[in-house]
Amino acid sequence: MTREDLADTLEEIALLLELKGENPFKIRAYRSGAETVQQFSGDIVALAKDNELKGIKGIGDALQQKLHELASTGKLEYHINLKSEFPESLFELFRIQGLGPKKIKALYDSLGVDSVARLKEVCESGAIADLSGFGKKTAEKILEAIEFREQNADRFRLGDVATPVAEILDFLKAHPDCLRAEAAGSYRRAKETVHDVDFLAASSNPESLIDAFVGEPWVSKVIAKGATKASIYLDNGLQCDLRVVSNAEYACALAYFTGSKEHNVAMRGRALERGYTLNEYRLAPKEGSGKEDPPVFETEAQLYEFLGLAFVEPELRENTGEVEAAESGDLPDLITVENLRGTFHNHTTESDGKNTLEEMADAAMELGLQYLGIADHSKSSFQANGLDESRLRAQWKEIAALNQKYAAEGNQFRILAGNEVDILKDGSLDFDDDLLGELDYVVASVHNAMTLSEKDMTERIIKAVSHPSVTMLGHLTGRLLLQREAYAVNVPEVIDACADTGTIIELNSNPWRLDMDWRWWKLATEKGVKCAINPDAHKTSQLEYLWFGVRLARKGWLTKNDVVNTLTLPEIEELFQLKPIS
Ligand code: DGT
Ligand code: CA
Ligand code: ZN
Repeated sequence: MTREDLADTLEEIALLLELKGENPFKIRAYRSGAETVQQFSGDIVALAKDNELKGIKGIGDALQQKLHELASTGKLEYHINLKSEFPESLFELFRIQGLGPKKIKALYDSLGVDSVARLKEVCESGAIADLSGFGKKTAEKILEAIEFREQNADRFRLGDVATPVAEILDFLKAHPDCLRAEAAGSYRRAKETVHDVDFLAASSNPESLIDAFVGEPWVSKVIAKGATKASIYLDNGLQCDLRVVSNAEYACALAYFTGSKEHNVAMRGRALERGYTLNEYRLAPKEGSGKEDPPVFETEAQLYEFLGLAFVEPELRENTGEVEAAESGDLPDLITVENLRGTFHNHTTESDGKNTLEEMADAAMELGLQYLGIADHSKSSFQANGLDESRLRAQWKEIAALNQKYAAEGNQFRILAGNEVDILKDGSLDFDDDLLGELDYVVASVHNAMTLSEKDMTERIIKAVSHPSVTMLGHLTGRLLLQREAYAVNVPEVIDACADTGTIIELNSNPWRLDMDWRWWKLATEKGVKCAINPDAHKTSQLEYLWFGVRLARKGWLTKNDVVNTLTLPEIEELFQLKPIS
């Protein structure tokens, strides 16, 4: 049970009560309880487990009991009973973009919509237009959202699988019958979304390991179980496969199951050219080739070396030139998380963040960073409580005071006073030029009017990045993985404009975004555009999104030199032309 699990359960209860038409006060209690759980600064899960929630504002007696039951047993009877009053298929509706609880309730009450299939029917038949608040446009939008959902069904964001994968991997590695283990497949290659996770383990007692794997509490269903292979579903619907091989087969199996298919095809072709066959277990002499058995490969690197290649990092294995580069010695020296010295795009409670400036700065120091860029929203993002000029100036004062304090303490740490300035519909910026010029740096982002034509959107963004005060472009395409498609924009043209104007492009590391997409970074760096890996953190724990950003940066072939936040604080002060704090 995590904090998110607790909050999500309360939130879901609120939704279900709303569908039942229950008393609004009761509904509000659950909803604000969920909020409190999210924002509480202590270890709420431990407190709930120990039944120590008394006195926490926003969590009444009834909720305390329920949170205690949930945290200590992993489930809540009240929630289970409530859910059983509705068909399972109803819950799919909550995953359709643009359908809030109010709309779902209206659809459920008057048209009996209790599944996505039924929703599709009422949209297509036009029946939905009879409901107030649902016009023809809404019906079209809903149909689009359903289609998007169907195309992406059964995929998971990298960020949503990272924690369970790490847990399962720890479990496997700690098992006495496991010699080594890895999560291979698209997960190891750092794809932004994965279909399933392919675990691989080496063992001389595969059955024992398989038995242990399918017997763990996180397994919601065993799909298949054999002597050396098993497939399961986790509670969240993620499929996990485990294959167990001998230690001698492990290196070839790891290479095979890491993929990608296209990379494997290239590797197999290369082996054939040299007189060998390569499959998921071994490299062997091709019949009639007269070759001898190759040595047993201990590691993937030895396999690559045998085929005349430098080791190819998993993130690069998409057959987009990595095999050729491994042959000619031109593979990039990929960036690592240890190379990062700071980050630029982060929020605080001043706009829509959950932690204060000082809390965010403390967390950044804790991570060993030398600078933290604060880029709260600007005034046009009113739904995110964007800052106007006077609030921005007040924030600068607060930043200056904290920076003075760090300097006095002899602390090599600086908060950078930036802003995430809205790119308005016509490409102008949300603050006047004088104010923009006073900021330490500017992140410019699109947050509204996302349905412009590709031509208009491209012009709009190019106009913004051409502004002399804009340091970097935030989340270039606005996509929300598995939820909202990128808006129409010509990425190569934007890259060209950034190259011309010296504008940095952000790799937004929020696992919902991972934007700009990894497929474009090679083009960007060829043109000399630099990258900023930004967590877009809205709370302290989200600074760790940097980890996802680095994985995707590696996938985009980025080196330390391509990424500005590998620069030290003095180097950043020089780049942004800031006076050092004395
Ligand atoms: P996913 O699960 O769709 O996100 O992507 P992957 O890459 O994890 O694909 P998956 O799970 O079907 O298979 C894992 C790896 O196994 C894949 O990356 C390469 C290897 N593999 C699977 N099927 C084939 C195949 O037909 N040919 C070759 N050469 N390799 C395969
Ligand atoms: Ca997979
Ligand atoms: Zn933003």
